[in-house]
Amino acid sequence: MVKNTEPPVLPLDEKSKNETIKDVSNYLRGTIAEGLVDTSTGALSDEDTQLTKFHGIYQQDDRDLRRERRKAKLEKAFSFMIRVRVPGGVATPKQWLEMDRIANTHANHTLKLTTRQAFQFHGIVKGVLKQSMIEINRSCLDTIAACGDVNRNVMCNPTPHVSEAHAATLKLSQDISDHLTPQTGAYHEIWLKGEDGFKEKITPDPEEIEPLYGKHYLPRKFKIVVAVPPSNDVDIFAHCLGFIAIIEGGKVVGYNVTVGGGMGMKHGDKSTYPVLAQVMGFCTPEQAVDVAEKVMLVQRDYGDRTNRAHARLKYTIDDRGLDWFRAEVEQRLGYKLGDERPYKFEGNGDRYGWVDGTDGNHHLTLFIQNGRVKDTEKFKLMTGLREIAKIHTGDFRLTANQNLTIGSITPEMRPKIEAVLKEYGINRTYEASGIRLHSMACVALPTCGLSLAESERYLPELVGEIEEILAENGLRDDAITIRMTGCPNGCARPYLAEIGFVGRSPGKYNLYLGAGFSGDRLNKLYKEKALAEDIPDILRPIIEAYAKSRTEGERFGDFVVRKNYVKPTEHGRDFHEGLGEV
Ligand code: SRM
Ligand code: SF4
Repeated sequence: MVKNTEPPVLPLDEKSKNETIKDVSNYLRGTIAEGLVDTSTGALSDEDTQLTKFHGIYQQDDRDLRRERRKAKLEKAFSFMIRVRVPGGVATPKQWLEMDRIANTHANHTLKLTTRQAFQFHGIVKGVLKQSMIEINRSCLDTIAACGDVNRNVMCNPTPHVSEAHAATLKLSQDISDHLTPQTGAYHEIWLKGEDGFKEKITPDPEEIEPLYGKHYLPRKFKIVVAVPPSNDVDIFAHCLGFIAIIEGGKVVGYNVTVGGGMGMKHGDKSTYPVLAQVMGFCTPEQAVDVAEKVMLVQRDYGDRTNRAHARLKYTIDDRGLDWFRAEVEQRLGYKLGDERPYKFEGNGDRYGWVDGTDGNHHLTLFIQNGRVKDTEKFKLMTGLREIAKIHTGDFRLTANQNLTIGSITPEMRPKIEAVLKEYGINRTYEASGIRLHSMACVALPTCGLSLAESERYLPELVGEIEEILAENGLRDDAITIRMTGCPNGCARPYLAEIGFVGRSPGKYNLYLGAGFSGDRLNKLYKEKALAEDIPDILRPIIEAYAKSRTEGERFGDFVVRKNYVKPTEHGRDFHEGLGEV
């Protein structure tokens, strides 16, 4: 364990390239404004593409078109992805209509509901980037800190009004989000200056500072979630910092504080691995925002700024130990955290269908395959949801599993909404098989620049093949978590799926098995570089054995561990250990 507790102060040349980019950026301005008006290219400069992330924007290119553009000696088909922050995942019907309109006016006619309760637009070209940002902000949503080395969208269990506790936890997630939002005036200056209604928000002071972040911001991205047991739908153990609501008599009496989770790793590099967060202690509701701030500040000061692959909080804690981390946080708090309180999670999936709220309203959770809202010839999901937004008087809640809750539907409105759902066939979505309802894929191709294989465009087909095997074995409605990503970064949290696929190269996937159904145990590699066409046959005998010899109520992930298809992963450091024996 590292003994020195002084924050390391490194000369800039020992730091990673991104640290220099931040250093000279003048609080995230760089030359973004100049790049936007340069019509000679559809791209921004390399440095600016790192800075736009802090503004919620990623430069991408259409990877399906790369070859033909290269042949035609054209530059890549550049466009931008914009991620819209939605703290706690709650948006109004008016905001939904605006997101829908922007998607159909400036983007690729789809909306992506992400694994972190945000909206994403894809395919926005440089010429309409600024206008898109103005329109997003006009809808009273924003994109600052949706990406970048800062605290990102704060997630929360999306179930509305089923108890007082749910309202309290949503408020906490929004309070933390507000408190940790960067203060730089660069965002308004670049995107909104001069636009009606935004003038008053511009910080004119050139001496502005970031009170929490400083000019170098954080070493790496930082993620916070709030969970309401027994649901672990936010996958709390996958995140840097989490708050588990402890509820007594229907009220939140405090939170267990979890720290040090993260998913990302690299193939073939054992120094990188997913880690599950650990409970560090307990805080009262009044202390929670302060705790969030201090945890983030310890990571700001001690996170590794020399190596971005080792810069997440999970490694800071793994290197120095939880006791050291807790002491450092408590010193900054000026008080001690309490002892962990008992809690129990039952699953990390969503609760589908209708739920009655305590306020007399109804809430409906719909399955949105891989979070992609779009119209196809046969299924007009986007149009149907738009029609609902036009009449709905409650809210829309994005879930951390890429699904959607239509919240607070009044008893009078329910038949009208049911009629629209029926007209567009959307009511059928949550009647899908147990495995499909627990499936999740990251975006991957064609927009993600890091993808090694298909994910969102392939998982639905693979699930169809596995569904057939499950049905043959009488398991059609059994909930089994299955997740896929196009690379090992872990955007759909595949290491917390009972069946996880991670892209190696086109058509090849690592197959991981054995995570806990409630998101409390990582899975383990079962088959390396499996060919896509072989996957059903690899899974068939395991599914057959599960149908025949599972114990009462035994989950698929627990079964494959008990039967030694894979060894359990006790800690992320064991994640890369050899294959289990059957
Ligand atoms: Fe992610 C990078 C998409 C959730 C870990 N992620 C990316 C980028 C931006 C690729 C890039 O850097 O160029 C992807 C854009 C694809 C596209 O075309 O839209 C991308 N990540 C996503 C989303 C949209 C996946 C989805 O299908 O929903 C999710 C957006 C969440 C949001 O609204 O903020 C998304 N990413 C996650 C998660 C899941 C989570 O946080 O619960 C993780 C794993 C948890 C974690 O952070 O450890 C995750 N994304 C990464 C990483 C690896 C980080 C690491 O520590 O190693 C990268 C690559 C990086 O940061 O260098 C990455
Ligand atoms: Fe892209 Fe990899 Fe994230 Fe999938 S997991 S969206 S392929 S970075």
